[in-house]
Amino acid sequence: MQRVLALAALMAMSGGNAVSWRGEIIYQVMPDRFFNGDKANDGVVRRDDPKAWHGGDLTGLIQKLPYIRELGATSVWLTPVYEQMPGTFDGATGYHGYWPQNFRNVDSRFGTLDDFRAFTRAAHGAGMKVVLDQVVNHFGYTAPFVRQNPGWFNDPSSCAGKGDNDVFCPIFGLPDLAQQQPEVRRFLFENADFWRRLGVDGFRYDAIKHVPRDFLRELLSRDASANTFTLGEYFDADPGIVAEYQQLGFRSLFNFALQGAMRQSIMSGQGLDGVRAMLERQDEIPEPDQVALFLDNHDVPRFANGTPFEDVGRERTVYGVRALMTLRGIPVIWQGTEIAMRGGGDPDNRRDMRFSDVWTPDERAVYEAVKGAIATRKSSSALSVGNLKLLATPARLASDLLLFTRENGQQRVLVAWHNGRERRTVALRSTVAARISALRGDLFGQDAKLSVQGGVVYLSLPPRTAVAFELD
Ligand SMILES: [Ca+2]
Ligand SMILES: [Ca+2]
Repeated sequence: MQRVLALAALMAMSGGNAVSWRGEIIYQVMPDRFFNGDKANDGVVRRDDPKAWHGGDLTGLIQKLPYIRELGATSVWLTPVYEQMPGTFDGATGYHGYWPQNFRNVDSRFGTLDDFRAFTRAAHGAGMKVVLDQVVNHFGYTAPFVRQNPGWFNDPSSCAGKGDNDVFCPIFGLPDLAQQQPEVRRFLFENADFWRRLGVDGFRYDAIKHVPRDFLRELLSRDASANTFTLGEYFDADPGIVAEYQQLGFRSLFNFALQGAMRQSIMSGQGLDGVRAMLERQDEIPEPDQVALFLDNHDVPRFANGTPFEDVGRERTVYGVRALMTLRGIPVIWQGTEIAMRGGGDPDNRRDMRFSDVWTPDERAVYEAVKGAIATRKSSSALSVGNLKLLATPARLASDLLLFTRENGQQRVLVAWHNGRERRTVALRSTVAARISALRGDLFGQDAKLSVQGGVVYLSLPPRTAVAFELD
């Protein structure tokens, strides 16, 4: 008996992979482009130049935590705040945080280490968790450390012979850390410990495709032991890659393939077949509840930018957010998506955040709809953490209609995404019909209707939106 207890205690201590962010909603912030709370730390600011520093900082982020909380997010992910390399590269500064020269300090333009401590304290005080972006692949181009420690970096002239160009050769020419060397590994492990001690609850690891897997396995094992959530960015990851890296030790990965399919079907007007194909592959993923869901982020064009028309962009952003809130996983909202901000590829997708004092009535309407969709998800345990089962759709409707149930314990929700241009009534004779006896109306407060007659479910669906019905 004692031995069993001791074993149980040991397992609890090691943490294993137990840390779960099931049910969380993450809000993504790029501090330089969010809110300027302290003009004294600005340095050289040129807000008309998308590659220059714009003045946002940690003090501003603290001031806007009530805004993020009011939207309904439970966690904040901020892009890196390290001290950045001096000067510019190709006309760009390190405003985005991905060109570090000192991994254990906050850039003076974002504030100080004390400001970072104040931020994690304030977030925790508001009941929110903190996810910090962590760079483990490279230093900034002009960082003096690179010249002083050439042995820490893969040699670009011989990297091609090492077996994996993605891992051992530089991305975008950035000085590439040689994690095969013990001192480099130790340095990166201790970086994680450093930020963990400042109150970080989770790391978003950048560019993991370009980092050796044996190093990641050890890094993630240390994070798991410390109960730190881990979210990997493997650009363009599909369900197979998500599965592979969850098995390696990541708790979560961004499902880029699903994001691409949602952009094509919801924003760019193609059928829903691509989304269905991605959801059909969810069984490949060991832990679908932990996978990060998103419509856009700082590395892809804005979701609303998928149409040249601003009104269409707003309508379909609301459709997209409602659809996102019906899926299994952890929704991530990039700053500004809640008001359908526009912008093409980097850096146009990183325009300065607009807050309510400058919103147009149209932006306010999008915000209210997004806030409502988040609240709906949080109020339904089936939508937040339930399983997801795809339902058969009549073949002639396959491009226009996606149907699935979400179920958690006794709570069941029927979800329909409708891509058609006109209101449509759909009759379903499926096994689900037999189980539907009553319902509470459309959870997103739209004009959708459901009726059961003689074992057939009739749905009346407004054009181009996602709806959810709570079933008894
Ligand atoms: Ca500032
Ligand atoms: Ca690398």
